[in-house]
Amino acid sequence: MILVGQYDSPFVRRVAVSLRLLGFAYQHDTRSVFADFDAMRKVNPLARIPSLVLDGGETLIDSAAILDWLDETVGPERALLPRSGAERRRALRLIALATGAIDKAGAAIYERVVRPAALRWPDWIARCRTQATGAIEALGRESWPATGRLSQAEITTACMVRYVKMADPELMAAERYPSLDGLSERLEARPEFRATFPAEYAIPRGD
Ligand SMILES: N[C@@H](CCC(=O)N[C@@H](CS)C(=O)NCC(=O)O)C(=O)O
Repeated sequence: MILVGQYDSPFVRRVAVSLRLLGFAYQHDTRSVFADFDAMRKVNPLARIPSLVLDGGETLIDSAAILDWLDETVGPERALLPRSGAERRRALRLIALATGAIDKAGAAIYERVVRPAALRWPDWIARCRTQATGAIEALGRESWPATGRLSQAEITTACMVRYVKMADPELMAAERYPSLDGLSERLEARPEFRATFPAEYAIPRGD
């Protein structure tokens, strides 16, 4: 199978980490959603990443749908999302906060960096960053125990932490969120995270 998208996208990265953790081999298509826009539209009409092209040729789009397929394929015992009840609801809430923080931090950075300087809207940037901060604070109040089986809430939150630190470091100033720093350090030391570590955030600049 082929995973389409670069690891500086936390949505791509959470899929890559999950694939590796669950023992799936994949090829990596590292074309850019910006530089290779037309080619990307052929993979996904939205021209967004990640996509996962399965061995039979079927293409899955959107990280949540890809992770759902992965969990279904490995079965309930190995699935990364808890099966039911309060544990599942909690995991889904944490994942919504983490992916929401990525969406809002990402929207602010697109507005602040990609959009030409003359067209930027400071109030919108501030609003998006306030929303991202709200979600990060809520995640920072959660406990992230070092024991137990790794779940999708932890994977996605650790991918969010790396992304925000890379894209908008002011949102996660040092030592402000010790429990999230602890989770991030622990997970970034794992082989699946090391193999997918994004060293830099590559987006076009509209200066
Ligand atoms: N809900 C989607 C979000 C994916 C997403 O936002 N991808 C970004 C990269 S982090 C992207 O493709 N951005 C380019 C664009 O939207 O034009 C998912 O979970 O896969």
